[in-house]
Amino acid sequence: MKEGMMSYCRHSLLTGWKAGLVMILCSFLSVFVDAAELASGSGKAQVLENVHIEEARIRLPLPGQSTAVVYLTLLNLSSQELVIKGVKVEGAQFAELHQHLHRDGMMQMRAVPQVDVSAGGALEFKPGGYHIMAFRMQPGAAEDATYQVSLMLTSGLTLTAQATVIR
Ligand SMILES: [Cu+2]
Repeated sequence: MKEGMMSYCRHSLLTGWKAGLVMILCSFLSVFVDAAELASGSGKAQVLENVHIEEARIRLPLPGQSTAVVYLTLLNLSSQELVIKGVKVEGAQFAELHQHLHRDGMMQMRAVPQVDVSAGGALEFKPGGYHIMAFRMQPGAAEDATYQVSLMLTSGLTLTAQATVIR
């Protein structure tokens, strides 16, 4: 659809104010089409067609605590590397990407600024590995609720999934 419009724009042989008007109209249409394509999940978002989040799950805070942890599997079957640069968890004041490390026989965890998922690769956020920490969760959440998890990519796009509650 967009291509059709662009060729229409290219093929217009109008001159003077009419050409100017067509150009303005075309750029307006182009922006409109971009927005429509994003909204309908095609166009730019097509890059993410082969990206899937599976088994998104959240362990809610223990009584008296406010930190939750989220696990999920990200399948990147696209031809481009994905770089996750941030994360949001519904009901949490803020969330971080974390990694568990074994150091001097100790299990440590630390926040990491970004996580890369290679083209054609998969990354499991799981106990003892990468995970998502959600801080200051709103109390009183229902056990049967789901929580939206958003992964922000360096490309500007966001992946979302519904995490189910685990014990
Ligand atoms: Cu952690």
